[in-house]
Amino acid sequence: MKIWTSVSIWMVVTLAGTSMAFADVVVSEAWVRGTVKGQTETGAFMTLKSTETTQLIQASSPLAKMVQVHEMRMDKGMMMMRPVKALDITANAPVMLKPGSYHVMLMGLDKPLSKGEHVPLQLTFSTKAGVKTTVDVQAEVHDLTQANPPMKMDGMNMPK
Ligand SMILES: [Cu+2]
Repeated sequence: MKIWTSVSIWMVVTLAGTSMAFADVVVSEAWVRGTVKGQTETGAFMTLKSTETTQLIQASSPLAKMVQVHEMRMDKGMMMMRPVKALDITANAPVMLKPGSYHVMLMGLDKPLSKGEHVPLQLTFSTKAGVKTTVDVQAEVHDLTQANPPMKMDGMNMPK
């Protein structure tokens, strides 16, 4: 009877330590490309890093009617983009969402987004075992013309 008890405890500990691991996701350098009057779509870009292998499965924003994770690539000389169901994030391997690649697509914007404003984003991640993590991000709006985030220079503190 005593042996059985200790085996049960051991099994529970093992489960908690492996397949049910909680993914601690850090979102950094989040920014949104600014829009002009009448434009209802834009992209959000950021770097995602997780302590456990997980997937970005959902994104939302109170400023957009619909938000999707998109993939962009060249196909026969044309830039194509399409929604992806889930974006894989391998443990401790940062994934960059950037122009011309993966991005979070904001659709159905009510108003233009100007430089310096912040766009609230909620990102939902799920591991293969179904353990979910939700991260809230404030993405800063950059100039419409800006293709890339400001360069990071070593040894210099760039204002955020
Ligand atoms: Cu897109």
